[in-house]
Amino acid sequence: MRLHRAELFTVEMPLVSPFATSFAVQTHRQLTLLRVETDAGVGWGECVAMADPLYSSEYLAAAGQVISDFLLPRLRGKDLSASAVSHLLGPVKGHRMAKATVEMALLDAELRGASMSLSDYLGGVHDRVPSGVSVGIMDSVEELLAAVGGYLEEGYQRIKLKIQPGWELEPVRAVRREFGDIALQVDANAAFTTADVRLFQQMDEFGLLLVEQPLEDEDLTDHAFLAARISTPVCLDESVVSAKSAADAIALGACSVVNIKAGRVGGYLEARRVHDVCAAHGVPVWCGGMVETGIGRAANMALAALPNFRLIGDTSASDRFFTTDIITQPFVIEDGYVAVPRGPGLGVEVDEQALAAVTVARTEIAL
Ligand code: OSB
Ligand code: MG
Repeated sequence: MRLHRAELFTVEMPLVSPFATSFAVQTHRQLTLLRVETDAGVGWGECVAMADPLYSSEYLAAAGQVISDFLLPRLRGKDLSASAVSHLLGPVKGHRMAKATVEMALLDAELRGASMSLSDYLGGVHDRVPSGVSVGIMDSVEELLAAVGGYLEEGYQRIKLKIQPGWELEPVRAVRREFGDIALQVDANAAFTTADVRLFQQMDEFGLLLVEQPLEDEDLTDHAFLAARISTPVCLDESVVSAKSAADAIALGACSVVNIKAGRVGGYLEARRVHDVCAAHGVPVWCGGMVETGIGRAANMALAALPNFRLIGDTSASDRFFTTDIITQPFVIEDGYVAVPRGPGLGVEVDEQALAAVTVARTEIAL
């Protein structure tokens, strides 16, 4: 496969309601899409980096620059296969979200040319995945209960509450009291320290499925320290940036569950390797989300169809975040599940008109 053209789309989409985490309040999703033209066909990649470097060190503007100045030049003039992309981009350190975008676009193009779905290519075994939802930090417990109640009514099978210091025990207690024995977990986005061990011990009484990334990204030993002192399983998100780091975290006892996000680990193929390494250790995984459009959501559903995705992911419908998605058939929740796309490549079609309406810039990359 040869790369003929590449174009970056800078997009800004309003969220249905503000999404607050321990690191930011988002009211809009600003993101970058990469569209490639190859002799196998057109492909789309979605970059999960956010506008500011608050979830990880990557951010939108830098990702676009890395893609055009350092990543695509390494593919110039090559006879490419998507499976070779991560190796070709290997000499560039870090910038995993940017690399994942390039690999995703080429995977989409290659698989469309081969009439194979991403799910079949990755080894998916399900045609639908159970749908979970990530619920942001709110101004009041009442507001939170109303939001959670709404999601449960829509059919979401698992609720994840974002927490931060000052918004932890009380919201969890209130949700348990109001909704009983629902599948419930929390995500701290690294907002706590080992001084908070007592707090997490108190959290144990709520019987949560897991606590996600309680401590700093790089503090694997601290996570092991915490995990040894609480009964709630510790899950890592930010800390796991590759299959190797997943293996290290498991060996250290830093986690017993892993959240897999392809962007964070450098692409869907590395994400599958994380899945495989966790499966080999008997560690269940689930599919994380980064407030993706339908393009990224399509790829996440394909990934989440793999067999070791044994816990419910942040695999929500398009309308969890957006009134209008940029694909022709937005993802919907049906009986608590979202369908895994079956068509070639990502299996979804970009709605050119809807995309144009939210595109703030288009940049052709010289190849
Ligand atoms: O930590 O899982 C996270 C959103 C943006 C950045 C980080 C995270 C999230 C979520 C998932 O909680 C949101 C989603 O469903 O896409
Ligand atoms: Mg997380």
